[in-house]
Amino acid sequence: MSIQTLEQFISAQQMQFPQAKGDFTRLLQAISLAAKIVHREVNKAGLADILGKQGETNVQGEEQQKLDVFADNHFMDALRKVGECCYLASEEHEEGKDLTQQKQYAVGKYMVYFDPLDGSSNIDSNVSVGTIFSIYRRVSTADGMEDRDFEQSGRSQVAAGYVIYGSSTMLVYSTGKGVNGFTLDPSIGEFCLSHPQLQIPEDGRTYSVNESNYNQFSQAIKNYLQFCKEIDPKTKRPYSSRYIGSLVADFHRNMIQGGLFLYPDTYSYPNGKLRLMYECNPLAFIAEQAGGRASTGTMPILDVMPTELHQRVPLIIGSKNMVELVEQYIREFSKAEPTF
Ligand code: P6P
Repeated sequence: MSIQTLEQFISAQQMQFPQAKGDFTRLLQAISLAAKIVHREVNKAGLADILGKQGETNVQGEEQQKLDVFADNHFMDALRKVGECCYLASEEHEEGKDLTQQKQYAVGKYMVYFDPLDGSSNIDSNVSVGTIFSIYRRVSTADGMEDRDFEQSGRSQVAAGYVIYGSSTMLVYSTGKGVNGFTLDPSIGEFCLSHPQLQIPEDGRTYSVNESNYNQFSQAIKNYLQFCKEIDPKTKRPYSSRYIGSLVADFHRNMIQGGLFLYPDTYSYPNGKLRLMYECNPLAFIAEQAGGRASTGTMPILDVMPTELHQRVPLIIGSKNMVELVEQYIREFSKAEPTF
């Protein structure tokens, strides 16, 4: 099978869907460039002195690994210079950046939310990490951004994707016409189509959750986890437990093999730990485009109306039938709860 690079794929898509104009191409190319630069540093992190704590803490109160800062700088730089964006928001910054007020570069119509290096606490142990991005088109037309630009649920994303820096580096994204995966060939410096039209299997045999939080989960979630552990050869249970502690790596495994990832609300994180705008929404967009499902437990992630940049939501995502079963457990248990 002949090699098809990301650029060739985008050009072919443009011929097929001419209404999607070229500006989107440049945006994806900017993301691809930054991903290649981060790939290079992630792959030599063990060698350079780039490891270790930056010593500063980010808005999440987490010590910033130097690679976090490096990745954030390069994605910010590539997205600012491509001249297609009007707003950029990163996990590493308390506030988003309104580019309409900075005339240093051309300003476009795309709003990009991203987590530059998710799972970075795993870098020192050489565990896969990832970048996650979510793209909207602004709805206002005046010079500056308006409130309604930020009042868009995840269902309004025009594209979303992630990069996983693992045994190989892959870029997986969707523009609403299915999900395609591209593997970086470092010998030619190109992302090459390796996983066309990815589909999440409707069922899976693995569940991914931080079991140390078990005592903090709702009874419905505890009941579901017990279901996963029951012995029933007919339904191929007990399922296998797989938890890497790096969202992109856990999610990508489920994209390929099928399975379920859960980060429910806990005592420590009453609204869940994961961030709506740059972790849950983009992965939910990908999951739904690949035939999977993503839920807070009571509603689709993509229907959650954002209220602030770093808001957290509970996340249950992966194989359609597995997510629906968790939602059923939550419905039934809430019905069973005594109403006073
Ligand atoms: P816990 C990494 O810090 C992260 O944001 C995600 O990549 C990962 O899924 C989650 O947190 C792990 O959280 O509480 O299980 O360590």
